[in-house]
Amino acid sequence: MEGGTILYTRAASTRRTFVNSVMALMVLLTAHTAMAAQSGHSHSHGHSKGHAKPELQLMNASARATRPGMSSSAAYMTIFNGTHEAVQIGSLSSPVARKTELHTTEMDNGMMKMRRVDNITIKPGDKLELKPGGYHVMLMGLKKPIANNSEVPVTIIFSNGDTKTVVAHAKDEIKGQHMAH
Ligand SMILES: [Cu+2]
Repeated sequence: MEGGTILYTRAASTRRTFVNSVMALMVLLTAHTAMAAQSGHSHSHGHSKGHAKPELQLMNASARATRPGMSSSAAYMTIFNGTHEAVQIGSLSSPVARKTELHTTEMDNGMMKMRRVDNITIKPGDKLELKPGGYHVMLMGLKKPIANNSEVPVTIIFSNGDTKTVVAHAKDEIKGQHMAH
């Protein structure tokens, strides 16, 4: 941050008034454009009726609310491949985390361990369930705590180029244990 000195000269305040009116004009123009775009959208809506395109769906998403000191958390959901082709889960992201990965939980020498998985394929018509003790979206390096009842958007980019975002509902209690990293 720069700590500049603000000079309240007559010239400066005149310029500020000018800037303000330009901005007000821009807001008006933007609002107008948005309205035009909206009416255009509702118009084209009628055309797509009854042509539900088979697609990928993210359903029933939940996330684990954090307790003090937790720097990572997990999100769960069902991913449905409604397309006619097998797809892979490409990359994941969430605005709440610095790093978002797909993990699986496995038994290793009698210990529950999590590891990152990169090549999960979902066949056409299949569902992949992300749930405690199995596959999950790992939210790492949280930017702030995840409060109970807050919303956690998670975006998945699939191998076919489709990008889907779901808003996971954060809960304190999710059945099943999840280990910390
Ligand atoms: Cu994990």
